Amino acid sequence: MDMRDSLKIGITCYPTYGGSGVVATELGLELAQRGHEIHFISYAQPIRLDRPTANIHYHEVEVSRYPLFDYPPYDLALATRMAEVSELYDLDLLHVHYAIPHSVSAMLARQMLAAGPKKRQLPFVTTLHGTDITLVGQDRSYLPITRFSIEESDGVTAISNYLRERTVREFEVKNHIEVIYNFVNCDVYCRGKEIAERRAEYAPNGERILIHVSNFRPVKRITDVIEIFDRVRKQIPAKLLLMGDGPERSPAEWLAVQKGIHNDVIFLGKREQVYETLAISDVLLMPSELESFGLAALEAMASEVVPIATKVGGVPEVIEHGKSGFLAEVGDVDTMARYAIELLNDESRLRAMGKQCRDAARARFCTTKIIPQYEEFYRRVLERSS
Ligand code: GMT
Repeated sequence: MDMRDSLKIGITCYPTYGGSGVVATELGLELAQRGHEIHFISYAQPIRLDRPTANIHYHEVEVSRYPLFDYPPYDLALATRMAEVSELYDLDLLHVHYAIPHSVSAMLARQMLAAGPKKRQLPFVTTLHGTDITLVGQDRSYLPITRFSIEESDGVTAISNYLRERTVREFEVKNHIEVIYNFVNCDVYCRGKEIAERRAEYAPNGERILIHVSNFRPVKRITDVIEIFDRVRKQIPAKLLLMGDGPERSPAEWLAVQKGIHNDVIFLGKREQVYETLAISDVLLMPSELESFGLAALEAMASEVVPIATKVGGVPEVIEHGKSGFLAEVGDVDTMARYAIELLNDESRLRAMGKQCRDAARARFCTTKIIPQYEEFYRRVLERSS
């Protein structure tokens, strides 16, 4: 295959608000812009596929809910749809994001087509994102099949060195895992115009704006976000914007009420255009227990928002402490609050560091750097499988 050729690629991801679905969708959109034909195959339309776009198709996976099925077999319905779409649209390869169960479904689809009348080849690439390895994959009921489907993949990528090393160490997989970092479109994620007017919507008296973006799962430690903000709020007039939703929202709301700061904590819920709100913020708080990458921190950096995060997983590969953000130990809310207070008290340092963050994002993680790495990877996989 010649790299000038456009490819027909099937992409499967969790279409909800998780980072892996965001990366998969943005990747599909970027590839489509570069002339490739992209087919999303999933149970719902990925959330950031919000308007008709050239070269993008979406195929819904219907899951039958017979009374017999206490557990409707989505992975089988997905495998069937992957095989159908691949045959109908003559796909070159499948790219699945998040190993469980997507890479098992892709493996079945590949087998079905190979055994079919046309004996069709359908290689698949698996991208590991994090909790598919660090949490879910460690469950004995998933580990052997996850390991098997990773080893069966025609190509495997991980979104950080940390995740690659952990996968090799704990899953003992034999195949090569390529690290392709997550990316950000720096034309979309940027400071933009009319910031003062838009800031006034949340901070009418010129308060500082801190932001947190996540799916509010326990691993994100949302109550630490409230603890940090409470300490900052005692020193500096500030507002906290919380973007997203999930199981830890109630405990966070309760803590804000108990601390008497709930009027300054604004729960925005799930929003599609994260970049608009990031563009008016000063500091992002990401005190997670674990992050294999920390996409929210990268999106903040591109928007000149300084991330204050924990020194976990792949985060130190994204944030350089003291230059493009700050890192502290998990649970050390005092240190994270101190970093925020020092920075927010010094306007020129805050803005200078915001610019350094954007420079770092552009230099290492811009779409123009990362998308060609995926194209090149697909080319190698297709060459090997032909
Ligand atoms: O953050 C989550 O828990 C969602 C999860 C996902 O797979 O949807 O995120 C993982 O993938 C993101 C995109 O590659 C990474 O930026 C996150 O760091 C990673 N989350 C964890 O490792 C906890």
